Amino acid sequence: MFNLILFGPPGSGKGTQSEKLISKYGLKHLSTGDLLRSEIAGQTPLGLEAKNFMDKGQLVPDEVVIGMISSALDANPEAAGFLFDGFPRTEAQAEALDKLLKLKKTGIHLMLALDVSEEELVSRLLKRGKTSGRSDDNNETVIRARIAEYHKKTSAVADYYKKFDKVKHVEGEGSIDEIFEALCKEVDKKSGK
Ligand code: B4P
Repeated sequence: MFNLILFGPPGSGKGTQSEKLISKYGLKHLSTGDLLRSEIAGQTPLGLEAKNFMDKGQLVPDEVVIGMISSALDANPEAAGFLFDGFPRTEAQAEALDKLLKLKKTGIHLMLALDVSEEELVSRLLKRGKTSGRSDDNNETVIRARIAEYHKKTSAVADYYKKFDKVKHVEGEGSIDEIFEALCKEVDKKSGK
């Protein structure tokens, strides 16, 4: 099994690069943002609770996303590996993920962290907001709140994995293909290809 975390602030290209990485490496894509948006679309109680937080640019409570990831891991016993996109976003989520993977006798092999400047993040998300219909993308105040939440609660997650020497930083500005190539280089190094 090869388990990868794609890490970075909102708008850094996690969703974009995940699509390319899963198709090259045959990993199962687990995006907590996508899982939450599908709960919202289905108007489930979990989705209705999550929407309140997401519309304000805040993180959804840990127990909600940890429960979702736990179910998704159980639903994919045959996976060759997982790509975690947008998860973990707090230290509590990172600790919970370690425990869940340990139960499956595996762990995280690599965290790839995309580095992108704040002004580029805001400009990408406002641009996506024009077409995505995502209520958290079309308001600059909400976008800035998401970035502030990242600095307050999420950036420390990279320090958690640094302790185990699992983090590689990749420049997240440039063409999508250039960034993909840099990410693949790190995956290949780590997986011994
Ligand atoms: P997510 O769905 O994870 O979304 P995101 O971080 O905003 O975006 P992502 O990083 O995937 O977007 P991408 O850069 O690919 O989270 C949404 C919300 O859900 C959170 O705010 C939170 O409320 C909640 N949530 C999710 N997970 C959670 C968790 N674990 N715990 C608690 N709450 C959680 O794309 C951005 C744009 O940039 C796109 O338009 C793309 O086309 C463009 N782009 C990508 N690469 C580019 C490049 N190289 N150059 C130019 N543009 C580029």
